Amino acid sequence: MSPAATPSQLLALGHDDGWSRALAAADVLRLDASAPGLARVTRTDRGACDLLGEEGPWRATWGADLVAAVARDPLAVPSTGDWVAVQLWPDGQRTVEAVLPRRTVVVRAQVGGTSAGQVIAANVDVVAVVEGLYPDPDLARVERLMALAWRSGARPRLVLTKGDLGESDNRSAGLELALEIGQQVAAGCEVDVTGAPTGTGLEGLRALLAEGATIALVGASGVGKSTLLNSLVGRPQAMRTQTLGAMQKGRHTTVTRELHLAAGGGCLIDTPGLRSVGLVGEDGLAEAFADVDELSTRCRFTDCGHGTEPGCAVREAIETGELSPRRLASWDKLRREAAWQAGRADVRLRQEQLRVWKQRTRAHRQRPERDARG
Ligand SMILES: Nc1nc2c(ncn2[C@@H]2O[C@H](COP(=O)(O)OP(=O)(O)OP(=O)(O)O)[C@@H](O)[C@H]2O)c(=O)[nH]1
Ligand SMILES: [Mg+2]
Ligand SMILES: [Zn+2]
Repeated sequence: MSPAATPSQLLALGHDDGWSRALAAADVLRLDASAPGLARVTRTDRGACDLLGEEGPWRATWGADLVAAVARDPLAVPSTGDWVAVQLWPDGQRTVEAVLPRRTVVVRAQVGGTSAGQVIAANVDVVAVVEGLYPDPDLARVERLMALAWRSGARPRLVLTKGDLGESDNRSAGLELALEIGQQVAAGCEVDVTGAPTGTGLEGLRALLAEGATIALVGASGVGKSTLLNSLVGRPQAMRTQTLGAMQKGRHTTVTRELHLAAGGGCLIDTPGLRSVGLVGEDGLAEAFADVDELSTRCRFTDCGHGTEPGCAVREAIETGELSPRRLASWDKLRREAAWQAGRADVRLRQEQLRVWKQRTRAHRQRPERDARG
């Protein structure tokens, strides 16, 4: 093996030369520690995280530069899926010195917190929006998650679980339902219909993992994300799952975001059931609602609100049955919400700018005095 060869665990984690270059560019302090190495974050706590690198698992705390970076930008917090520069110190401790620039990032608006949002997963190739076919799929929830997925920069995918539950009465009804849901809320995405007890429907996801992809599972509590992860990573108890039964409402069994390396390579990120999925800005809405977006380009007025305007192609599509009124209502709701969120972020940004400006003018006013004294 040549000295430059990448260890196989890094390759299985999704390493490519781009990450080595990013590490070199990160300009991490060397001091008396070893040259920084690459690792991937599997789990985070406050001020510390679990990593997988050439070997692993490793536990690492935050280095001083990282603490400073996080103070400047809350989104710089090491998050599950991040590639980081890690140093090994003579006393055997490891520190995370820098989070390498993310290629994709799944972010949701912070619930009642700052407008910055919360990183759910980083460097994900595919965001699998998971929803149960039974007892009743929540289409509005899927649409919301689809927007989040599109916004991440990763490839969205829809995974409908519990397909086995429909089989006893009418198998084709279940598949028809799945197809209809896919068409309605995930146009342009691949759709998997899985059944955990039978292990069906996993081929597409398995193929992605074999290519070394990182797949993040997002969805409400109880839809079967951890069950799906267990089937795919090849370790039955990798994640604990609910014991309530498939038809019960969720109880938030998973409480941390965790990255797992699949047996044949590729990574899966499990996330806790999302109670509320706030959108950060309007990004992703046009893609998640490509059908409505496309129709609106045919409205007579470019700023058509699809209300009472003449020549509205969207309302026309609803009248002919091409578009469901539910879909338009969903899109409208999410758009308003995203605009409101963006407005809130603007207000915060202006307040922050004002604060910085005040500080600067204060410093400016004080300087002549100091100069006079010194
Ligand atoms: N019949 C059937 N049951 C399933 C399937 N997938 C999951 N379940 C059951 O649904 C329940 C919830 O599964 P979990 O995997 O814990 O759900 P989760 O999405 O991880 O939930 P949180 O961790 O709370 O977000 C468990 O009782 C599973 O056994 C499936 O495909 N078919
Ligand atoms: Mg879970
Ligand atoms: Zn219109």
